[in-house]
Amino acid sequence: MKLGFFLFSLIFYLILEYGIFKVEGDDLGDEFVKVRGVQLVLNERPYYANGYNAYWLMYMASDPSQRNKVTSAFQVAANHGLSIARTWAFSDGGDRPLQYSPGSYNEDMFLGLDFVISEARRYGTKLVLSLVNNYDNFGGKKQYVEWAKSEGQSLHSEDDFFTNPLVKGFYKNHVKSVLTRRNNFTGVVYKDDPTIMAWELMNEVRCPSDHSGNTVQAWITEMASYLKSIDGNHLLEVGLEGFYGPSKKESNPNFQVGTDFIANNQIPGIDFATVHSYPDQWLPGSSNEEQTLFLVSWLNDHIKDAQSIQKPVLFAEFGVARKNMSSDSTAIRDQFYNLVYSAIYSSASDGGAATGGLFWHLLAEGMDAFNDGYEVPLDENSSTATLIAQESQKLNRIRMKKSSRVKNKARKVRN
Ligand SMILES: *[C@@H]1O[C@H](CO)[C@@H](O)[C@H](O)[C@H]1NC(C)=O
Ligand SMILES: *[C@@H]1O[C@H](CO)[C@@H](O)[C@H](O)[C@H]1NC(C)=O
Ligand SMILES: CC(=O)N[C@H]1CO[C@H](CO)[C@@H](O)[C@@H]1O
Repeated sequence: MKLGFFLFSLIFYLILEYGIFKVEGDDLGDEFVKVRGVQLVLNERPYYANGYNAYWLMYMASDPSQRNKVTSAFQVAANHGLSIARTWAFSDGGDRPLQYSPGSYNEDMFLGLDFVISEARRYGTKLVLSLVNNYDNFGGKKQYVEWAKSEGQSLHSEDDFFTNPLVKGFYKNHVKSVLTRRNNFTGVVYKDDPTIMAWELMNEVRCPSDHSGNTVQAWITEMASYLKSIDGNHLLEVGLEGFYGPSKKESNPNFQVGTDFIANNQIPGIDFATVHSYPDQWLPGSSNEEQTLFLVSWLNDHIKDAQSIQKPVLFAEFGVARKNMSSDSTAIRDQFYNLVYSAIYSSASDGGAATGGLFWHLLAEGMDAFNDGYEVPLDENSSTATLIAQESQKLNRIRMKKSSRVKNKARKVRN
């Protein structure tokens, strides 16, 4: 039994090392990812966005001596069949900012982001780039409001971010600056670069001062239309965690954040929906069983709702903190990953709206200072890394099956 497990692990380890799970012969970098019905498509085949979050990519790459961490993260992820990363295209004010004051940018940070995009392309990895933070890490809506205050606006709340005309102008200017940036490594303007799968308006949009959802609805409508006026190539998503508005608040944990998963995602210009899943943070003090039950309905509700509004849904962040390194803690994390991955796979294999999952989060070797309990070290052959690679493989099998069907049809037509 033990020897069997050891051999299994060893073989698995070798497979990972040699990258058998890489999406074979699949020129992933070629085209823009598009939406067709409730599915994503790439090069005329269904595309499943199985990947990870790595918020730190630009930050590390802005220091040329740290760029090897970005490269090794893309490499180990690709060896687990992961084809997409979500990361920050913002860092506003504070320490080592991208945007140090409205409309003014540090070139070394932009070069870092250039490197990330050019390296992603080398590894056949697509990117989701988020444009501002809800929280004050890396600046966020609070920094934007501070900037407007220092220009004489009388503002009282971070939520003025969504309504103040000067702040909205600052944000639009950031959108334009990023989208029209010419990558110094590739020479390609970001808005023309198919390495980027999607833009995200804001990481975890929240407007706690207006539970009706109207403030956020108006902001998304205006910003989606502005972004699409600059960039008609890329997909766009809001950055929502999936909290429901007043009409379905019983499906939320015990709080509301001023977003409406259904109405917000129906806005024209929003190409697909997103969901985050953190039952350990949202239901503090409840048992693992209660959190598991919540997770299962959270997954199913959102897949059903995405289906009914006819938009693909990406589980753009999910994770569970490990409180210690015991095997109990690992088993809880694996059970959590299993539930998320099974829900996605079961929908995807039926042609449903679930399009993939991005776990929170991937770090590179030598980044222990960034550990927060949610990190998954892919470079060790942990049971979680095994689950992640298996999900890539299963989703890729659907992609290949569907595409061979498409090819067979094409052949028949030609004959
Ligand atoms: C990169 O930046 C340098 C300095 O501004 C410039 O001379 C060069 O043309 C740029 N390369 C690309 C590919 O944009
Ligand atoms: C470690 O974490 C697990 C799961 O959260 C818990 O059941 C276990 O009691 C913890 N062990 C120690 C030694 O703290
Ligand atoms: C290289 C490596 O990390 N090998 C480990 C893989 O997993 C087995 C079982 O958990 C360990 O015994 C190996 O040391």
